[in-house]
Amino acid sequence: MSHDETLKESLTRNGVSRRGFLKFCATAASIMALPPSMVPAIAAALESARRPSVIWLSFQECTGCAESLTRSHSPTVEGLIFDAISLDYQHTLQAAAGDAAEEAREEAMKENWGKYILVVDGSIPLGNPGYSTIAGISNLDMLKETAKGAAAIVAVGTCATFGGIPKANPNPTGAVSVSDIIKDKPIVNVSGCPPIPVVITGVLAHFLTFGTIPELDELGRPKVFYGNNIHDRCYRRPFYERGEFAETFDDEGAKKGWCLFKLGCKGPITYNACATAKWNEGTSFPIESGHGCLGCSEPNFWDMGGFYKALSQPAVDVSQTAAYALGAGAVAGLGIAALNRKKKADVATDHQTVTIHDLRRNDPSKTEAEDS
Ligand code: FSX
Repeated sequence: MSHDETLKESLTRNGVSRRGFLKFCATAASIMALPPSMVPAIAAALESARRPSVIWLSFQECTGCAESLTRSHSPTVEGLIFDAISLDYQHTLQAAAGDAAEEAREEAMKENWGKYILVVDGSIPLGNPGYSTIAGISNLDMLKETAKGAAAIVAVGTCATFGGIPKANPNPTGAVSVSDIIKDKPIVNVSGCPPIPVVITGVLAHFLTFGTIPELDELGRPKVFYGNNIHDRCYRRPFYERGEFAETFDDEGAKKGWCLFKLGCKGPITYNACATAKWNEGTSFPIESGHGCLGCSEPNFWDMGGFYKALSQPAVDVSQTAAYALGAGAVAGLGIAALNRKKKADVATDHQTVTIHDLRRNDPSKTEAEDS
């Protein structure tokens, strides 16, 4: 398939019928979390959409993000989407190595200047250019050089979006995120360690279909996938409302599937689509498997006081949390979430544990009698 061929022409050439094409459009709508009524508009847009060039750079990371994307059976929606783009440079997936690989990147940049999508996973070390290099080029130089000709940048994974584990205290390499360096391009932050595969492909599908990036939240994440916190969509939420909590991983509460808040679940402060999109082709997600949410799509989640410590917040802000939650008309959990969205960048330090009583006291939907 050439870059000039439209997606529709490509699918037709590969034997996909009109019916199959509309099914593809319906699937694309679904992964972009758009209503079925959008399918005709998507079909119209994709009939003329040309396959965009994608250059994928990997810096300080564990390759979990690329692994997440490819962890699916073939053929998949992801496969279809990737047939619809030209993945011109990706360390893990490309056959080329050495000079040939770098030539592929340079050629793709030259041929598609101003139009290609740059995907970045991993953080960028500023402590010393030699900490992480590719073909002798520092991550910083390669990012700056490749970003110049990009139409948009998709930062994939919490390392690229917020610094991730390389940035965890004491941040030995001086790791920073993509948006700490690039200021003059549209950047979509697809956070998660790793991110949900369908969220990565959903963002690419949006660009492919509409030629634009999706609407973003204040942390640069697509609202359609990061608009709700895990707690609000969690199927264990009714247990939370009834005050039914597992106290250990093997007690009666755990066996009955009660709320994991006391075991450190970070669902109330974590914005992601795990509870709805789920993992492994919609099979399950960590809370459904009996483990609390680690909060991996939030900034500084490695330093948020311990994965098994009950949710905490800065001690000095307890009264402000109540006022903020009441003012916003928020429910329990959202009050805490509001505070953390307000102060997300520095929530990692100087904490004390918030009790269930604190949460219930901050919940305007509960009566005095229920609180006592
Ligand atoms: Fe980071 Fe991704 Fe976690 Fe790993 O590329 S977000 S350590 S899953 O691999 O960057």
